[in-house]
Amino acid sequence: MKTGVAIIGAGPAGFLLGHLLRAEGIECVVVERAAPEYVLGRIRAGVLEQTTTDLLRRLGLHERLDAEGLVEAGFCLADGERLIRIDTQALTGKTVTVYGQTEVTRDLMDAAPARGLEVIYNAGDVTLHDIESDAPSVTFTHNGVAQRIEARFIAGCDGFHGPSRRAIPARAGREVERVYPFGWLGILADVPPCHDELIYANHERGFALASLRSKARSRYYIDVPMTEDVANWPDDRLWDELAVRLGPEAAAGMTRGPAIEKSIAQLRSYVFEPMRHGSLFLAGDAAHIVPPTGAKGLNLAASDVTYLSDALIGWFKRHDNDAIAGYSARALARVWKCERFSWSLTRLMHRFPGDGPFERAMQVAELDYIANSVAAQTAIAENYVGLPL
Ligand code: RFL
Ligand code: PHB
Repeated sequence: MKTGVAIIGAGPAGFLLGHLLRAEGIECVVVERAAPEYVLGRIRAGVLEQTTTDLLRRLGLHERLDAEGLVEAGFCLADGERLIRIDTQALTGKTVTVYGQTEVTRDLMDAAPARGLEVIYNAGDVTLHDIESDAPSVTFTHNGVAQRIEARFIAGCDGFHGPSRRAIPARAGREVERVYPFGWLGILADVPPCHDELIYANHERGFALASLRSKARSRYYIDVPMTEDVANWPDDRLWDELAVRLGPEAAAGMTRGPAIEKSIAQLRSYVFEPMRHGSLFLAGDAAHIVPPTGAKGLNLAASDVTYLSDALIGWFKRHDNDAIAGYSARALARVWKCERFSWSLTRLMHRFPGDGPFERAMQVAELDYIANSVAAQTAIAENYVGLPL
């Protein structure tokens, strides 16, 4: 099979890129290791920046988003005693939208056939070839049959563990990484949320986040050591811990219910740069990871592919080599700012092992500064709603 762009991975990055290219009539094929049900079953992000909802709107994929998404005018930081509200709408004129990654993926998946976006699921042994040439290819097995896609470019949208980044020789790039000494234990439950806006709490017992998927579905997290086992956290224990860490106001509004999903995710900051090698471009988690504290992961995948589609459209339509040459630097400028924001919010809201009285005093002072400074609140708000593209 021959195509213009072979896209590896049908997560948000791969699907969005595929739709953006198809909207301009550019030939592309998405190759995905998992089955569609598995792709849809992943419970991940919940908060979309305006840059991401604008992109879905541009693609005409906003019908369910408008009907079911919850527009959030602000969010709260809890410091153990009080709720500090960051009024993103008043401070920046922008909002974020609660609309689960599962829903975004479903909308992208459902729209694919009518828009001529071919997705090959259940692809085994996906391997990249000749990425330093102008004629790269991707091989895989499908229903036991060996397949090859010859393309002009490959887009590596295959997440943190996919083969694309690994196909780049170590000498051709650099990795920058910080692994945090804790993970987030998340619970999803069909109960009304405790508060209509998100609450990020820094309590002496540790971090907690109250989030939501809808008016009837809640998502909560606490931080735990990575050695922790989910089996040690029966629902009652987790609800008790959330009530303490989130504080009395949130606890009073909290409805408990059985977990429909419960898992622990490691927190990590990671960047591979540059995000291009020869005919291979990386986008989304394939190139970078942020800790979830700023809700940036999915949104960064969306901004990467906005830049990448611009670059590829420029090349296919106008043979514009500068556009593809500039992709990595353009994407990384935004990636690093989101890495900074996610890291700094993680640092502010978690008790790190080894922190002493000084580190704690710095957190207290910073939270107090944020509570009393419009400038500090504005800086947080403009990062939270999404830096301009
Ligand atoms: P994905 O979603 O990992 O998709 C990659 C796709 O590639 C496929 N793949 C392969 N395909 C072919 N061959 C192979 N060998 C392959 N290996 C892998 C995979 O099956 C998959 O379908 O990456 P993408 O598209 O870059 O999207 C990134 C986002 O999924 C991620 O950044 C977010 O989920 C991060 N994230 C959050 N982001 C936000 O913007 N807001 C949030 O509120 C938010 N909350 C979260 C999060 C991530 C979390 N976890 C579990 C990591 C909360 C959590 C708990
Ligand atoms: C979520 O709802 O899963 C969520 C929300 C905000 C974050 C991270 C995760 O910062």
